[in-house]
Amino acid sequence: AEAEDGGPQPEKHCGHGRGGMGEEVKRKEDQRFITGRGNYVDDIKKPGMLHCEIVRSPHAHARIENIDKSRALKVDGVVAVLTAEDLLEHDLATMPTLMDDTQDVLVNDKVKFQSQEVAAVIATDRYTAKDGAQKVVVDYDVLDPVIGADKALEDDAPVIRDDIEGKEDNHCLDWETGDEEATAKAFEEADVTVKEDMLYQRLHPAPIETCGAVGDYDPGKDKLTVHMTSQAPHIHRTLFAQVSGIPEHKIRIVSPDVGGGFGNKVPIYPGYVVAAAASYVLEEPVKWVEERSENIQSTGFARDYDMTGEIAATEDGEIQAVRTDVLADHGAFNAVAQPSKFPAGFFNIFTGSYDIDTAYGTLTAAYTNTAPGGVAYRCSFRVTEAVYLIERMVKVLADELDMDPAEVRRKNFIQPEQFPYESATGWNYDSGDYEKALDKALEMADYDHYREEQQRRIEEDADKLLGIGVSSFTEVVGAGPGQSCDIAGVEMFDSAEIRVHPTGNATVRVGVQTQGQGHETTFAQIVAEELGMDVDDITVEHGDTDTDPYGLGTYGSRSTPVAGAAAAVASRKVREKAKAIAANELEAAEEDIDWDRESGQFHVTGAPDRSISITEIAAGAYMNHPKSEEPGLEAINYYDPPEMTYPFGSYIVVVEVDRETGEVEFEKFVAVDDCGNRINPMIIEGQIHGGLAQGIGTAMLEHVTFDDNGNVTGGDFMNYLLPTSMEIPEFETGHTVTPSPHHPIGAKGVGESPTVGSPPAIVNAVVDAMSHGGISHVEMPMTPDTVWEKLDEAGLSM
Ligand code: MCN
Ligand code: CUN
Repeated sequence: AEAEDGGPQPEKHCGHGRGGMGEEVKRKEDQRFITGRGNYVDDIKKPGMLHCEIVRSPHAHARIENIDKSRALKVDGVVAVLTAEDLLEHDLATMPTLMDDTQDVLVNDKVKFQSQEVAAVIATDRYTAKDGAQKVVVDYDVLDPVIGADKALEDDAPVIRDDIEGKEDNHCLDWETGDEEATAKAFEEADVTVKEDMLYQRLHPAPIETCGAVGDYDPGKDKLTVHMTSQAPHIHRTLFAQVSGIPEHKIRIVSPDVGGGFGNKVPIYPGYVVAAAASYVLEEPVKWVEERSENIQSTGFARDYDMTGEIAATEDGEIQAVRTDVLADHGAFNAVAQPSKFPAGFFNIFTGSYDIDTAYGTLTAAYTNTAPGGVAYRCSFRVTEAVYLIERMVKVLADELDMDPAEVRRKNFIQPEQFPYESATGWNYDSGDYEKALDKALEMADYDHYREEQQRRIEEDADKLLGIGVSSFTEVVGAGPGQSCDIAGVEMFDSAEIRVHPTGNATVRVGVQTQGQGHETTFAQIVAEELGMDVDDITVEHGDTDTDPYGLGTYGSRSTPVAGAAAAVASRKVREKAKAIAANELEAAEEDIDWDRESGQFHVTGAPDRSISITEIAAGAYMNHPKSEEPGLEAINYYDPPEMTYPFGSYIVVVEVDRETGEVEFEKFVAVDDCGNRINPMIIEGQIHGGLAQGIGTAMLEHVTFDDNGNVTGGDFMNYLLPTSMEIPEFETGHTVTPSPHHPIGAKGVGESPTVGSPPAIVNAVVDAMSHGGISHVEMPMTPDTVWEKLDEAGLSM
């Protein structure tokens, strides 16, 4: 049975046994990963390869008065020391950020954040480069640092961006959405209004592999090859061409195996440019791989949204309006990784899963003396912040009205028949069934039981309080329609190319780049499903701009919604051609050939016995091709999505809060996700587990902090706390399936849902444990001391 759009129907096709849609195919890529045969940037070794170490500023705000290279150059094995002056000669001193700001590759005049790149030492090995770097003498004139967006906007704050002509303050941008007047009116007339301030703290994506690159300029071919940790090789090639003036066809970007990205590897960093520029200047390969602390201190951070949320509602809990105001810290450069027309990303989606008539949001962003931010971290372009805001506010409202938070949600959900649904801020939700997901989660969590248990503990004055947190989030992923979404001007389509070879197997090349999401498996499954091939007969390639079709890369959970669609459409093109070949082989008319999804065979209408497989057709395409067709069997598709997809879910978290220590323990963690039709349920579950762990890190542990001098005090893993297996509870996952109506296989993205959806569920749970004491909010990360203070404030501490 086919869905109307020709795609498979939800979940009905599990198990044609060929590894198509819905099958738990084991990850093809894991063979090399678990046997130590992965090939990461730092595994690349080239003859004559030099190594690069970057000299970084110890100060957050300082003018460079002099750089003395002489002692460094005397170190045996040091080949060169590069500064801004050297790069200026080649016109490589600055680079554009993804938001059209200009960032120094090496500081030309003024340092704007601690650990900013000041000079690069190139040497025969890494240790010599490091020795050399320690001998570069830089004289700084230290300036007052500006830390904190609020301080940055004070009248007498030192101006950070005096490189921008006429700039006399630290204001970066203003943004607004929705209807101010109508929202104000709704608030004036409402029975009940609630308001809460909340900080979504600065986070770091912290992939296991840090960023790195090997630049290799070949003067013979006049070609620059850069192996780099990139989530978006093609757009990086385009930007490299624009920065360097080297023609784009003379640049090859290869992103080999990538050890986690999580958004960290979307931007271009100075280190990449330095490695490439050094190779260009020295005509030898140059490797740069940063250390852990360099990764945390200088590559893009995420969040840092200081938000105020407000809800206007009726007495019985019907939400009438939402309002929010945000103060955003963008760091020293506006380098946020968002589609260029969305300075606040997709934060507009702060009306969440609810049918709300009117909404209004404003945002002010400031420059500060901190590393450029807003890169993204499993975030769907600021949806994380939006979901946190609305899901926290619904809990605040529920407490104000003394209603059950699950009931308040149920009362306000957009109903299934309202889709496609246009939100108050103008976003078009494709499909959803929020109540179904919530009901499933409530049942899995044994919600009523825990509510009773919670009450019992309060009555018995127990040492450990129980809290139950709910989050019914809506995500928006799959950027995006070229008309509204672009990165650095390039529309956000994506691509897939399929070549079926004469012996019946196929190579699939995609424009997205896996960093651990399992694309080599799931893209093969899409093609297997659509062509009736065996998944083992399909190889997926990605990450090489010389061979792969142009694509915008992997982030914003866009691979399935966009490149996944391209893979399905390209497969169907191949299928159409296969029909002509089948007709020729079976001596029938092309109109009389049907394809049977179940068996994967092409057969003559009404005569299932007269059938032929894709393998036989492949042979026919090369050995006996019909004269009406070109030989060969391949197709390519560049897919411009008509809309984004809106995955959703309901998460329920039960915590125990220790009244004596403020410690929080997870008692139960239920995650019900809906990402439309599912390609590989096992991979989805892995994505959910990983993302929930990161949500726990966010809620409980992680925060990039600074002192008043601009020193990064959370700049290593001693101080920036990641969750380990000790902090991660057992997850109970479930799913519902609400296909996307516009996606060729009805799939939505899922990679970011758990990180987006879980922090508010966790915070809601901890707040819930103390709400009978009048607590309405606890800031993240909810460390024991933070929680204990709240317990104490509520008179609940012991
Ligand atoms: N999938 C599926 N069925 C669906 C939807 C997705 O089987 N209906 C599968 C996909 O085929 C893919 C995986 O789930 O193998 C994730 O797909 P998708 O939601 O399309 O997300 P992307 O592949 O675009 O991955 C990006 C997303 C983001 S933005 C971050 S950040 C993140 C994440 O994925 N970074 C990760 N998950 C990560 N997982 C790992 N291991 N490493 C990272 O760096
Ligand atoms: Cu928002 S982090 Mo992912 O998009 O690479």
